[in-house]
Amino acid sequence: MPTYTSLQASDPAVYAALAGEMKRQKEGVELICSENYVSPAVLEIMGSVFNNKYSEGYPGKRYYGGQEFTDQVETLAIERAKQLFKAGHANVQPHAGAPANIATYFALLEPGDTVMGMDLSHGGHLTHGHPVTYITKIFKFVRYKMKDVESGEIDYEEMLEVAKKERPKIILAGFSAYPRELNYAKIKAVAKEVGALAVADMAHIAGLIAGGAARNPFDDDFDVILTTTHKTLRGPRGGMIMTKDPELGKKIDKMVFPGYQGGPIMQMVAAKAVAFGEALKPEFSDYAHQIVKNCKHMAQFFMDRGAKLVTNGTDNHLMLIDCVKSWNLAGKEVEQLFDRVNITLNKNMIADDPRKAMDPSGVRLGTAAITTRGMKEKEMDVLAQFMLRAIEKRNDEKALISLRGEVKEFCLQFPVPGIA
Ligand code: DSN
Repeated sequence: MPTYTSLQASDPAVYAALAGEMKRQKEGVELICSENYVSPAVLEIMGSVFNNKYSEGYPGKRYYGGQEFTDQVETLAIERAKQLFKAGHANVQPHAGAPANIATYFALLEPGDTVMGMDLSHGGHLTHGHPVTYITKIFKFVRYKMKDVESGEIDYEEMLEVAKKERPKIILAGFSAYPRELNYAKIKAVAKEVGALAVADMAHIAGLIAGGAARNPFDDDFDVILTTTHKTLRGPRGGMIMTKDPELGKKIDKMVFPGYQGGPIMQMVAAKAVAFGEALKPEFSDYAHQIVKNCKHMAQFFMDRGAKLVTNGTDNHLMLIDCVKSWNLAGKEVEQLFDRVNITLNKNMIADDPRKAMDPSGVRLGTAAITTRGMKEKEMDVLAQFMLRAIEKRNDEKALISLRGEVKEFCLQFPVPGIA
């Protein structure tokens, strides 16, 4: 476990911020569904001297010398990624999820081409065509939505109709706030009918797929899968793009470097290798299944006590609670209230939200991080009870201070990996 003694001696101001963050992570409940805690081994390699090396190019084909060991770690990351996701080709250099999305668009499209993605108001992601992103000046984005927000069923008939009219070159399956499993076979069928590539952005659920707790889009013949590596997959912050098609693989590699990015961040590539090695172990499959069990359990606990969840439940690691309907509170009020008792989640739009993005009706929460701490169904009940108590006692300052103490004591029983 890192001790940070050199940092403490040389830069007390930065060390103080780090110490504060370690304390916050130990004493609080992390429910932001895109966050997780990496292992001590992943933390160690991220802080290693691989940081010092420039490695433009790919293993065996670099622009600079001295690549014996960078080639070794990048090859390990690639081979482990291929094994984990049944991919024929993996590029492990994207610096994060948004760059992986952009590199994929640039590799597979021409300016002016159309991409069809999930509507942002129904759970899609900013990088899938939100007007605030620059990428929308280069490509046209069209949408698909849920047919029924009570079940979460996607409107696949409308998807086909719009696809026939708009002729997208990519149909994108992926989300950051959708609690159900997509039907990849149906999406692939639509893509095939209109001659589009089927691309999955599985950033949120990569760990579930790796652990066999969610379906792998490659099993339904998807052309490309891209992902972040730091959410349910529990690796370093970073991105990755995979395909089964060697020709697409060549296009993707050329676009990631030199087309779009510069040199890889080699300590993160090495950390991806370590995280993928961990995800290949049988215990990671137990972890992935437990994330989903915990999430379903907590969702049911809330619903049994009158809470309204978008799609009335979950199939994955996340849930969206309509706070207005559940508790007559805005999402922002719930986020701020929970911050006061050491419980972290984020305000979030719900489907067809009548309110604005910065002041939405809902909150989004997930179970990836708390499952890493070893929490199971029993602990989900305790956490959900803490949250309901915070809501009930929201105007009672003394009760909230006492609850914060209880949350802290509870959290200290479940160590955070990498923090002493
Ligand atoms: N920040 C990530 C999420 O929470 O979904 C991806 O943008």
